Amino acid sequence: MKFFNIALCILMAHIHVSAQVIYDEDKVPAYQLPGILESQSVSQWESDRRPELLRLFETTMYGRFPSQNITVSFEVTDTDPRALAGKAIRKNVVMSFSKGGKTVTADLLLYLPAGSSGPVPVFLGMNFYGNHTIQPDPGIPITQSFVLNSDEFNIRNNTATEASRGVRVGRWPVEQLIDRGYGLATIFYGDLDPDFDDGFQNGVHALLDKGDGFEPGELSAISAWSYGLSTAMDYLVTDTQVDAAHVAVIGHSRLGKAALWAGALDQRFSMVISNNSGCGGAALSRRRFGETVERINTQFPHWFCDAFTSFNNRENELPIDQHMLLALLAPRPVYVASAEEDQWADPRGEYLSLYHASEVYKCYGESGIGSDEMPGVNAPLRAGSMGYHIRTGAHDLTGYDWAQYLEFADYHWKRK
Ligand code: GTR
Repeated sequence: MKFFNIALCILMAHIHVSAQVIYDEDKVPAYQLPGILESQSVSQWESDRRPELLRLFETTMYGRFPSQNITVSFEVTDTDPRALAGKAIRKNVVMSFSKGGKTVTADLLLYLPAGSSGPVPVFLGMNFYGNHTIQPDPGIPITQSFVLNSDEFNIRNNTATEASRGVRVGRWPVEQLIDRGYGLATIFYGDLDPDFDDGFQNGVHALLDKGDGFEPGELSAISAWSYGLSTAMDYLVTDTQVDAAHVAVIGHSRLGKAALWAGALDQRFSMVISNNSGCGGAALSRRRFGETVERINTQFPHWFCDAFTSFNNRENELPIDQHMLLALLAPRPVYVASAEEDQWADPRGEYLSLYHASEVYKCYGESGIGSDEMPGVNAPLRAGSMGYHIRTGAHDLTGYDWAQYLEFADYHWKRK
């Protein structure tokens, strides 16, 4: 009985999250953001401050994925030149990660406009339930990896079947992208690292051992997912049908957090899009509005590195905040999107990050965002290389969101 009580206490301590959720702007605590720039010079930023901030994000928050001993290879296992009723070329690229006789694979699914006269710009983003869920296209292999159970999509026992083919088509308007001259590349995030607290035994983490020189506390799912996005980029630069100078990395929610971190680490991504990424993504941690550092670390202990938990309820002591993450993307085009009903993700905190990141964009001669006043609902704002909108509705990646991203990409990439 005594043992049971102790165990219960430990369990309660683990799941107990102290403060009430703040959804009231008046209850946001007073805070001061750490300063981003040390001088107004771009060269100082690029040579000193930027690497210093990257390192701080790595050591306090996102951790790292020690990939140096992993060999990656790509194989195009299937090409359909007449996909989507002839509109698109579909390719399945198997990315193989190998080390010490072990291999982990992830499928990169690619749709490109058929009959395009040259290489095309591409949106790259991870998906939540398997590549086969993004289109009702029978040619897409069904993922064999661990998939989170979903009643909505009939996914049971963490295994995907034909029943989930095409169920996420609403989040992936592939035909619309193709019609506008863009390609889409996507990876199921569970192929890279399954989204549960498994002590980093699965996905690409299964390849690691002591010889890779890391402390277990440095690992995180977000860094493994970001590594997968960068590896996909390694493939995209070799595909002559892809315009690798124009690849946008995009992600929704937890995958938005990973997209932002991938964009910060890998400057080959020439545009970064955060859709409702919230806490640990675009939203300022110090505001403690909606999801907090303590809540996210408690519910998802594997997303961030261990050091991040020491900032539970101590946000003011973080050496970084998320405006600095967005600043690491400068001067590349960045788009942050929120949803009115997604208060958990703190829309105002997401907007303010962008506003404060403007400091670095201005260094590069960009206009940045001029006001800490949010634009109205469904009134997208573009200020030079920065874009933002808050739309009506809930936490989701919708057609409205994509319409804004396509406009933004047209503006930056097609304007002559
Ligand atoms: C929520 C989590 C958020 C967000 C979201 C998602 O449960 O609290 O940080 O990432 O999941 O990924 O859909």
